[in-house]
Amino acid sequence: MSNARPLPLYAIGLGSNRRHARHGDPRAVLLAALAALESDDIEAVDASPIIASDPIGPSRRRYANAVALVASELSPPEMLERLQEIEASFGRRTGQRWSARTLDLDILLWSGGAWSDSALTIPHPAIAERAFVLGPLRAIVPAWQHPLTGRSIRQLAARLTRPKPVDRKASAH
Ligand code: A4P
Ligand code: MG
Repeated sequence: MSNARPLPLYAIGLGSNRRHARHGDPRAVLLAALAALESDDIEAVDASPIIASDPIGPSRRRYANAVALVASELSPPEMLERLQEIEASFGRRTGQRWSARTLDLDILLWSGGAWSDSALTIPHPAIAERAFVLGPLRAIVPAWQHPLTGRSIRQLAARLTRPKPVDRKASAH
């Protein structure tokens, strides 16, 4: 089908900071999750290297993080539902925000642009502040432009790692 419309693309963020009884350590959990993402209606296009990152927030365990690029006809709410099914199949307990988790799957970017309803915000609102998201994203889609700011992933990553200028007024106190 050479004239078929290209499928929408999604960048999916994967995180784990807990062992899984069968799969093993967080890195092995992410490898299993990458395999679980692929299905009849979700095609794997690319995956970043898996990185180890210090926890942001209250949990003290280190994380494994990665980003997968997938192509799918699913709408954003359908994709979220699928990701939540996969999280549940990995034993994710809900209702404990930012607690240690076996598997966290977030929709980071969607080629359709922005989406916002009560259950889902795309792009994921914290992308620009998180090195554990921008690093893996830059490895696979450096030129993807954030639809709200127009900045590329490469630019966002450079902004995050560049030392901040000293605020002279604040440092005088
Ligand atoms: N939701 C809204 N937008 C989205 C989206 N784009 N993708 C809603 C996925 N979900 C989205 O998520 C809570 C609700 O967010 C969902 O029901 C969905 O309707 P959740 O995954 O159940 O809860 P959570 O993950 O505990 O909360 P949240 O806000 O997603 O936490 P974060 O921001 O994902 O932070 N440090 C390191 N180094 N690496 C990490 O991966 N992750 C977190 C979790 C904290 N610190 C970390 C890491
Ligand atoms: Mg989440």
